[in-house]
Amino acid sequence: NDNSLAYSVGVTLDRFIKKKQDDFPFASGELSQLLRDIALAAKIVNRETNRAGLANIGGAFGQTNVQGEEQQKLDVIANIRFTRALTKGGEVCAIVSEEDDEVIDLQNNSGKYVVAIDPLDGSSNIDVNISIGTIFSIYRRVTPVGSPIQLDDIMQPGRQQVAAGYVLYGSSTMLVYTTGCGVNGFTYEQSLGEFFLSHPDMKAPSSGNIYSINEGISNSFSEGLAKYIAHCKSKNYSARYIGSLVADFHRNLLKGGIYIYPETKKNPSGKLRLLYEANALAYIAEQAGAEANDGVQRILDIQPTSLHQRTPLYIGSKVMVNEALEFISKKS
Ligand code: AHM
Ligand code: MG
Repeated sequence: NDNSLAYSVGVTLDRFIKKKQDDFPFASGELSQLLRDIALAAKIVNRETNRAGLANIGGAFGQTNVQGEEQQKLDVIANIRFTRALTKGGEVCAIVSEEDDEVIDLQNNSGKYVVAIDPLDGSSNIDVNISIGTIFSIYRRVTPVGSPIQLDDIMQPGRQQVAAGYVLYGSSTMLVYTTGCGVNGFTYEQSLGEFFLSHPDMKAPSSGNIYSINEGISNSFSEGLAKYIAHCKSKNYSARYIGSLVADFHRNLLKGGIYIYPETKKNPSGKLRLLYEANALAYIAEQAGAEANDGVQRILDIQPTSLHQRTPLYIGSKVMVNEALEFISKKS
């Protein structure tokens, strides 16, 4: 249709959001503004990430630099940047962040939205110049606007997300998001300081030949999972594992593949967090025609019971996820 033509040359993220907003003339525009706030913080974090090695902002939190300022780790900086952007924007009433033990109540009762965010994911890769990411979920609060926030506003199952996205700080920086009408990807043009639509209406291949799992912990795999991995090898699939969820997910979304973080002895419920890691990617996956499951149920149907709860994650191309689930549900 003519939309695809319009998007093919130089459509900035701002224009794209505006165009989408115009499709809903009665919408207030607050979600659009919220997405723009996130994009702005992403640009700042991108800048910090790019100069991390130079600016002496890698390394341990708590050290002091030559100016006597406290050095901060990049994930702490990212948390501050995103929290600040979401606070100043005024659309958000509460934030759940991987970096904060408790819910951040912004005391902004007129804010309609709750955001769950992992400001900088891929901790083992932050200091070694390998792709890292930001993951975010946006919910509409369930209690009336104007009243204090409640736990019910926070503990919503993933299927109630109104938008979700990720930023990949990779060989180029990308922002990928959905508002429930497909998935669109934008690539950052450094010199212009703008995200441009580069991946309109992203669709995941229904199958693929990449499997992504940390095989270093294979001693902890269930029998079914071990058999599935053996099956991947028998098919000569490629093993690809960066150890940054966003990067591994993004590659598999484009090329076709499966990402698995299973339950292990160390992490009986898996390692990844439901509210700000699994849910957002599950929503994007489904919107792109892929799937996300915890081994028993759809990730988006899990009713959260605690803020930082973990979940096993089987996510990626439909055929591969379903095959993996068949293997792991067999008793022997
Ligand atoms: P983090 O939130 O501490 O960064 O951990 C999440 C990361 C994911 O990005 C990645 O997929 C996974 O942990 C890798 O874990 P492992 O090193 O156990 O394979
Ligand atoms: Mg994380």
